[in-house]
Amino acid sequence: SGKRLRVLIDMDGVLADFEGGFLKKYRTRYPEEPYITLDERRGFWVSAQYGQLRSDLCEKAISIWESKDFFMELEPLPGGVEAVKEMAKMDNTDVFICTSPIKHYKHCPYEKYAWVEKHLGHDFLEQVILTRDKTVVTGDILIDDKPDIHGVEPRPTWEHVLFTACHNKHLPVSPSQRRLLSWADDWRAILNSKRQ
Ligand code: UMP
Repeated sequence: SGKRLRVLIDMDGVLADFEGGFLKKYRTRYPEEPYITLDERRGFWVSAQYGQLRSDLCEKAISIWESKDFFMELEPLPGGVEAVKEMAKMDNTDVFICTSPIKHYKHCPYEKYAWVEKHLGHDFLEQVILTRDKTVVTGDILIDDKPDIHGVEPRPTWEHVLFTACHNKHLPVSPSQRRLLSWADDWRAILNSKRQ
């Protein structure tokens, strides 16, 4: 009963292993440089933490995700693709992938579409939203690993459910913010809690 549920799902750090893919390629390209293990990651911005380690490492980090094939070759995070497929088949449920491309646009937007086609199928390209401002997208839930999501809309329609990632796992979550610990966590209960 009630209206359809609209679920927005982030890509990097939620469906695709951005952090793991970054570290692997960074260490291959810069084998002599210091790096930050996933356990030591703090803060959403990889480039900021590398820049704190040594100022020139900020641009070296950025060079990794600006490279051809970076986004395309990201591994799916465990259970994510399966969850999205199951969710998309549920009655009265619309699922969209809502992801922010980097502004170095040569490869990233294309590769994000290619990743979705590869892992979720050609038809799922209908469900892709590329935006740098997720607050202007309407939905009931946004599952995203970025702790602070802001934009021009001060009152987004969605509830942000924080997806646990290496960089946010130590953050205290305010009582009003819910977490999804992984795709093994009870995402069905979170969706059901939003249905009328
Ligand atoms: N990104 C950066 N710098 C970083 C970490 C990530 O530009 O230090 C990029 C990768 C993604 C985007 O394209 O930011 C994050 O997108 P969302 O996960 O918020 O959709």
